[in-house]
Amino acid sequence: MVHATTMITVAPTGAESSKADVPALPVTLDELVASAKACEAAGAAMIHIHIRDDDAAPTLDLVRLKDTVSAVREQTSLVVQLSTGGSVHDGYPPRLRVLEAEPDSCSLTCGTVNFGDDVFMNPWPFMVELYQETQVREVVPEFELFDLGHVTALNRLLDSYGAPYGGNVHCDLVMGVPGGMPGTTAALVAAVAALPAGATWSATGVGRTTLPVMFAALSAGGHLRVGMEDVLTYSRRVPVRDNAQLVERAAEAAVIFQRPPMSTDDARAMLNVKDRRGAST
Ligand code: KMH
Ligand code: ZN
Repeated sequence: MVHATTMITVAPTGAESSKADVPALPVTLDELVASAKACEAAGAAMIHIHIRDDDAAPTLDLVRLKDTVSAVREQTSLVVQLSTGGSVHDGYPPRLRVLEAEPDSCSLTCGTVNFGDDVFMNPWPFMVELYQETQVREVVPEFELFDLGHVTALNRLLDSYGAPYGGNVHCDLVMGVPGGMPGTTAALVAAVAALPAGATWSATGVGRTTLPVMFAALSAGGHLRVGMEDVLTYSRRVPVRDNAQLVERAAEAAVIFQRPPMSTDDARAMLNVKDRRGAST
């Protein structure tokens, strides 16, 4: 089903870029909240969050994660999604404990993938444990699919362990990672064709694949993810000003496609997230 509107997810920080190299990257809680507010105003409905420590290094510290969820929930109405991918250096136990911060949604990557010179590890037993934890804790998983084989693993996960919390299967195609599927229209069409029936999905193209993937996703009826986790140049040799600039461009493209940005309320309804607003984490 093609939605009349486009859910825009912003991934503002990621775990790969350093503040020293990318001064516009939001790494403190204040910077993250300011970015979240600006992105909501520009048309984002969900935020995919990685956090940093006092040295701006990636962390999965639970106290910080809880503070982050509270602050973003209080100061925006964005759907709050925490990364369980972390950085390629994070172990499985802290990645599982992310759910204790009670986000609305969490990422769940459906397989191991070469990630540049590194390996992003997501073996089947970890996927299963994380998936069952989302069901117990009533957190909506977003299935991150870096490769066509990940779509097969997603179907196996659903066949073996049943529907996700909320009942809707929501996926994000992460394309153009060196080691994963390319950020091309052909790869997007192949991946979408293999998704479970009725699944909702967004797509993001890393680096220079950001625009081809954005327009292929709109054309194929999907939703969009953009942000400085995935792309740092706005155009050739021009650095991204900030995350809101990327959301503004995605929103403009969605308007041109006559599927304007989805409201945060409609995103909550589509994903069927548990309403935790008003509850303290
Ligand atoms: N930072 C990557 C190794 C996720 O957030 O779940 C993994 C990643 C996926 O970003
Ligand atoms: Zn991420």
